Amino acid sequence: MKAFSNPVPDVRVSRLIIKHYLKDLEDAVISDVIVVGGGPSGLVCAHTLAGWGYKVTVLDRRLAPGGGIWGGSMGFNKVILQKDVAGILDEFRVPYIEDEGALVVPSVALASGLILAAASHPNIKLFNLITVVDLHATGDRISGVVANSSAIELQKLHVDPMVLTARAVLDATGHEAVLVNLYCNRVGVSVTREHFMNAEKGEEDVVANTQMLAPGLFVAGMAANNVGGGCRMGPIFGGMLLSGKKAADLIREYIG
Ligand code: 48F
Repeated sequence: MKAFSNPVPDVRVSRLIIKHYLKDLEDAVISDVIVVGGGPSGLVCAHTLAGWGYKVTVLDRRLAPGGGIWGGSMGFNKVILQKDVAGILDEFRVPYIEDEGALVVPSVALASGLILAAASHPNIKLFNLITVVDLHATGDRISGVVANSSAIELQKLHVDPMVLTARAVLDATGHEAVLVNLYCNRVGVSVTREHFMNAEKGEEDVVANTQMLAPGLFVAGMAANNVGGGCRMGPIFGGMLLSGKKAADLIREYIG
């Protein structure tokens, strides 16, 4: 007796993957919003916008999105959040326990919970292994990104990238603030200046610094702190989640 009554031949496996991947990629050529970086701030922003009906594309250069969540602190796989964000954890069905007035969450549960919610949302197309290398502009408005395969970028192969367009673009690339720096290099200003670590202050800073940097270009998470001179912070993540929520509000206000 065979285990499978409906075996899938190899050629069909290949054909189905190509068909469905290319359909998603074709859909992503025109989005309402492109979120660059699938860390905590980017995933929360994307999921919130998708819940309001916007068509969102999330791009992450790594094999596994989730950014800096996975490893907790020094590889100890727990992260800490403030009680204020319990509602957001509930929204993503991420489990937590309360101890000493704070929330303690398995880092793998937080990363995978945020990723699963985004990756399975019908209004979100989430692509890993894609690196954003430049911005697309129409007049003085940022109108998309220039992206390439991470494998091509890692090998430094001379292969042209591809343009994906949107009404708004979010830089959620973490400490590197990749899109912000690309923008600043093009217009000849310098705005990135992350400050020394102080997580308690940084958690406030990251929400305050979440902003629209230029028409159509938004910044959230550690990238926002990098812009605003906010403090570096550690394995406490409430600020990242609230920054994602604030970015979603600002983007909705901008694109209507
Ligand atoms: O760094 P990251 O987790 O961003 P975040 O949302 O959260 C910061 C915290 O994890 C942590 C912290 C906690 O208090 O301080 O640092 O600000 O995730 C950034 C994601 O962006 C991707 C990268 O792979 C990561 O998953 N990324 C970075 N550059 C690019 C990119 C790029 N050029 N193209 C596509 N993805």
